[in-house]
Amino acid sequence: MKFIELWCFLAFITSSILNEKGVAGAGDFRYVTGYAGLNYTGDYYQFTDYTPDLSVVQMDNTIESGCGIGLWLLYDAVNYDPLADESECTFRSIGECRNWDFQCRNMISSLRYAGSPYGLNDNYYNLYEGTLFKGREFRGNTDAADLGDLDMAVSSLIVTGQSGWTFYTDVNFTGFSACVYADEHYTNGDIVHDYARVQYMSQLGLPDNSIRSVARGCLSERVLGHPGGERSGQDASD
Ligand SMILES: *[C@@H]1O[C@H](CO)[C@@H](O)[C@H](O)[C@H]1NC(C)=O
Ligand SMILES: *[C@@H]1O[C@H](CO)[C@@H](O)[C@H](O)[C@H]1NC(C)=O
Ligand SMILES: [Ca+2]
Ligand SMILES: [Ca+2]
Repeated sequence: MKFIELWCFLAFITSSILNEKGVAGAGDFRYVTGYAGLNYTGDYYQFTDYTPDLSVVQMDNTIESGCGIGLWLLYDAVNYDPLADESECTFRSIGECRNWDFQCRNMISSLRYAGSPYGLNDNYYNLYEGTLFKGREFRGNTDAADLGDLDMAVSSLIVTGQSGWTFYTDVNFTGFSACVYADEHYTNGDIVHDYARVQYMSQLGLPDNSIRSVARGCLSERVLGHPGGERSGQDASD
């Protein structure tokens, strides 16, 4: 029964991609399919959303390879490794399949994507409680005069899309600040993906746990990356 449901789901996904062929955005459907074996073999599951506990879909500590689109963050513990350590596992792809890094095989227990829940390359920011994108999160696509539960707790962040974002050390867009543009740029056919990954606040020149507000645009003299960076193609066979 499980496999019948899965096949129906995959057939639905496939047909909805085919039906929308040629419609802008159809090709950038975000997903990651995780496989229990190397080389995309064995049991598999297609993830399209945040998944805080992979045991729910019988894929805990099991995945060894994957295919997909998007920037997916992979964690050893459930609930996105709230007790951060120094390891980082990510799956970055715009249509390729790959064996997962050796140290990330047979251990992933939760996963989520970075970026907008809507378009793959929409302007967006994700702020994380832990270094290396772990733990609780504050995310959005508009100015935030305060960060709610993540006030003075941010230790890493990701920005997606072409807009710069300015991060401030005080509420209401005051204090010290730094602006971030995407500095990683990928294309594959019509699919475009721009983002920056700030694993530690020291990369921004701001103290850990200091960010208190966020504004769209580059409104600081301290700038990481620059607008309109060159995009490199990504070979689908790599
Ligand atoms: C995966 O594919 C590579 C290249 O085709 C092959 O050398 C390797 O033996 C395969 N590994 C497994 C576990 O199937
Ligand atoms: C932020 O600015 C708004 C509007 O000017 C003001 O009402 C609010 O009290 C300010 N918040 C803080 C924490 O200063
Ligand atoms: Ca695990
Ligand atoms: Ca923190």
